[in-house]
Amino acid sequence: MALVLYHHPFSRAANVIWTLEEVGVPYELRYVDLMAGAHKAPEILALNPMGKLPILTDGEIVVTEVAAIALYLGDRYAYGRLAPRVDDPERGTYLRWSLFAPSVIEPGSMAKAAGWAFKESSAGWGSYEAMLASMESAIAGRDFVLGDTFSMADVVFGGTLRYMLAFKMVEPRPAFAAYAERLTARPAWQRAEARNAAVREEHGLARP
Ligand SMILES: N[C@@H](CCC(=O)N[C@@H](CS)C(=O)NCC(=O)O)C(=O)O
Repeated sequence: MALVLYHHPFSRAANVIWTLEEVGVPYELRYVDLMAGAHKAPEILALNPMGKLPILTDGEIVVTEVAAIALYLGDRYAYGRLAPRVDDPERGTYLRWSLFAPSVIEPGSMAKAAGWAFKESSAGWGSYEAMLASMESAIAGRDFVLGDTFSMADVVFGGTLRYMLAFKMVEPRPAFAAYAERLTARPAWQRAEARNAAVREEHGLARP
């Protein structure tokens, strides 16, 4: 099988299963035992020197970083369906909120949770309040980031939001909860959840 996801169900790789299910391509899961430190083994470091999951390989191509994997899969296997074409006016909005997730939500939530001291004007993720207000603006009055149309931007932006809500690193505002519910109602999300649950069961892992 061309697509292989190096995966552990308690990692961000769980969201990549959802990405793959939305795209609808066959893929293989390769379990990496994070608890046993298997992600620091030489063969994994050869793919991702960060020693982190997720890692996706597509034949000889290696893609790491949740957002990069989703954007890659969208362009490569769902172009014009889950990824607006480059000449589509929606492409800018699509990229904007897809990249807002790793650039702002990830560090901004971590900074808040860990109580980092930083200068808001210098830190790329700015203030926590502005981050929350921006996130609300992205989904205000619409079902998905692109309005009625679901896209990979929802997998990245919404997946990151769900992850941060689960770890109580983002305030559970009503708009966020309603959006998260729309995402988890999707058949692809439910198939992904079942696949993650099967891996948890196979390896005797309790739900976190
Ligand atoms: N920026 C990375 C984050 C990857 C990441 O931090 N993965 C965690 C699991 S969710 C990991 O592998 N941690 C193990 C470690 O760093 O030792 C991405 O978006 O993929």
